Amino acid sequence: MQDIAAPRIKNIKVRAVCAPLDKPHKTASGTLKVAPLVLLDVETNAGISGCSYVFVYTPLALKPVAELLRNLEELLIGAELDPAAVTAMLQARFRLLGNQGLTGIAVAAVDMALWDAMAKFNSVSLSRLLDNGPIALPVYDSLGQMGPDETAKEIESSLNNGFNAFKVKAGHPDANTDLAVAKAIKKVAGDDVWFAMDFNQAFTVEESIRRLQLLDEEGLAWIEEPVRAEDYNGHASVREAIRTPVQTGENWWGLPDMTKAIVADASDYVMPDVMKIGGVSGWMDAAWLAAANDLPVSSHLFVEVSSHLLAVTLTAHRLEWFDVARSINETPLSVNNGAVIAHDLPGIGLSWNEKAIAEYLI
Ligand code: SMN
Ligand code: MG
Repeated sequence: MQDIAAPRIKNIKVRAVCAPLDKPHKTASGTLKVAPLVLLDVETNAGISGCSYVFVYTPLALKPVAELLRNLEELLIGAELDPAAVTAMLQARFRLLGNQGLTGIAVAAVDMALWDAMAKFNSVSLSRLLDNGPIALPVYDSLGQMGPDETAKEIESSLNNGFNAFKVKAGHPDANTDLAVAKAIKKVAGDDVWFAMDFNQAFTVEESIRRLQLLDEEGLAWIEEPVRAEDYNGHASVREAIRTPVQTGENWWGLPDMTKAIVADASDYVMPDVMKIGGVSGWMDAAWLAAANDLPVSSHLFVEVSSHLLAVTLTAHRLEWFDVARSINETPLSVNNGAVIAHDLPGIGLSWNEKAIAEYLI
């Protein structure tokens, strides 16, 4: 049988946009006013193009990430469409500089775009390329830091939008406000509602434990990043002192960080960020490492690619809903009865809204 030659990369296109958010997203460690995204398109000689975006948290990082990605073109042109091999090649190139931070972000952008192209080349969705295809995933609405009254209104609105699970950014200056917010959520959604809180690394171990002893009877599904992301022993100390499950992972740069967290028994659950963990390739390794340690896996941002990856993750837990790219995506996902299912269309399911991109282009 004639084997079909693997496509090769022809060129790449990089664009930086400041996509709007419905409202500023306040956390205990800073507020997001816009979604700074770098968009990547990788064209192959088979007439297939893959695309991805990376979320760079602050507009200050937009141009450096875009420029770094453009610099990768000379390494990519002519390379076979083999995502894992290309990612390994790029990571080897950055061995001396390190694959964390902007280099990690750039490599993940390429990895995700190449997996998108590979799925399109095989005319299947990413989850069908990797395993059995899309499945309905339990989702939670990820809300910002607000007072109890505003939180109650947001929960009401979220319930009307098809959600039945929620996460709020906590870590208010006054710990009693966190407690009032927890009670406000249950008042609106019921005492048995699934809800989590996120401290976004804001506290010391002692302060985190003090605050969580106040919240321990409120039935939180998890407390997220109670201390600095890289303080794995600190996470473990908090975990030992409270009943509420501890969640962490969105700031792990690849498997080395995840391994350190697991060795330290840092958390009850894990939530790698598909960009920081190393793209689709990094996620698949992380998913197996989690399964080997019997750790439930949730996602962080990147709803489109995460809805495929959780569908093929053995210990899938929950999908975070914070749709940062909605304004520039012609085919956004939808939430129904507390669940999300990825598009069973070729690739990841991103279709650029070029008019919107032109409006938000930097
Ligand atoms: C978060 C952090 C930064 C940007 C968006 C969201 C948050 C989360 O930690 O878990 O969603
Ligand atoms: Mg978080």
